[in-house]
Amino acid sequence: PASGQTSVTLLGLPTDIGASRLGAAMGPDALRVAQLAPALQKLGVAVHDLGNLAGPANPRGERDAQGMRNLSEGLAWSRIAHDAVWQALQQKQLPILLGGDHTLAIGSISAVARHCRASGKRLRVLWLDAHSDCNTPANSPSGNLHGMPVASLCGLGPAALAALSGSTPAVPASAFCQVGLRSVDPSEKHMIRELGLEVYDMRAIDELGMREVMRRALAGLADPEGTDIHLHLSFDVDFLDPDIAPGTGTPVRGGPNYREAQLCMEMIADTGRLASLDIVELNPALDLHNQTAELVVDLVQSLFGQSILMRPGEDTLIQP
Ligand code: 6HN
Ligand code: MN
Ligand code: MN
Ligand code: MN
Repeated sequence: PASGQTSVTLLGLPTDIGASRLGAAMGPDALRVAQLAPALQKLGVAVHDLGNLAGPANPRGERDAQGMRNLSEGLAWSRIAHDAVWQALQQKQLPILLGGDHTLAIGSISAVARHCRASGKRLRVLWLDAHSDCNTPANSPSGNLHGMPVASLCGLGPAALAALSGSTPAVPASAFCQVGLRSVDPSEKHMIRELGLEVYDMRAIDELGMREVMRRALAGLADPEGTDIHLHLSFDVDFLDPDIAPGTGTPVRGGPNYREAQLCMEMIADTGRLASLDIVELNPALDLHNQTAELVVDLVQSLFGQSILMRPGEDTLIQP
């Protein structure tokens, strides 16, 4: 459709400073090789690819006195992500951050939170991940920044990171909803309770099914009153079962299968509220024939409205 056409900006952020294993820096290019842009264009989405943004190299540092590795590089990359996402939102684009490791969500979600404050929108952050990423520098078992973005966005951790959006906390803990968890550190179990995070772990998916979990996670988003809601999806590729998505640095068995993942994306698409997206933790060095990137592209198509049959209101053929 010519009016109201979705227009996305692809932002490559090639870094792995927040992770132990190298390789997530190649994520943006693997997604391009898997034809992310043409896949979106097929659905009638306009795509601007800004290419890969430059930032500091990975010094693979030891833990500092506060308990973090590579803090200054993490801060630099988060600022780069923040500025790029903020600019895309100002230009009424839907930013798709191509990571890179999950540290980058500190930057992207800070920008989204600032945008929501400026435009009076309510923010909902859907966090698809095997992990809760709510460690603080003091209690993290690894010192890796990619295990800390949720805590940082909730105002915990170093002030420079937590304050990127111009207000602390950047996001109220109540805005988050996490789905797919199956590797939660003891410190994080306490943090989830303390912050009151809304969490659907794999046991919830086993017991309720993906459909009911997503119905609950997305409750209130699809109603007509919900036009003031900005839905941000932070998609950590390790959310997916490693049998179908081996190309990631911290795989955990027992994740959603192909059908469950598709349903999850289709139900997000059905809300019509998706306004920004992170795709993170794709590690092509650990992948087999780029299959994880290709799977992610397939899922992103569902996220942008691809359906098996025609959907209500879909009365014209989309030109390929
Ligand atoms: N990720 N909880 C572990 C840690 O080191 O803090 C793993 C974090 C993984 C982070 O996958 O985005
Ligand atoms: Mn993860
Ligand atoms: Mn993560
Ligand atoms: Mn699909």
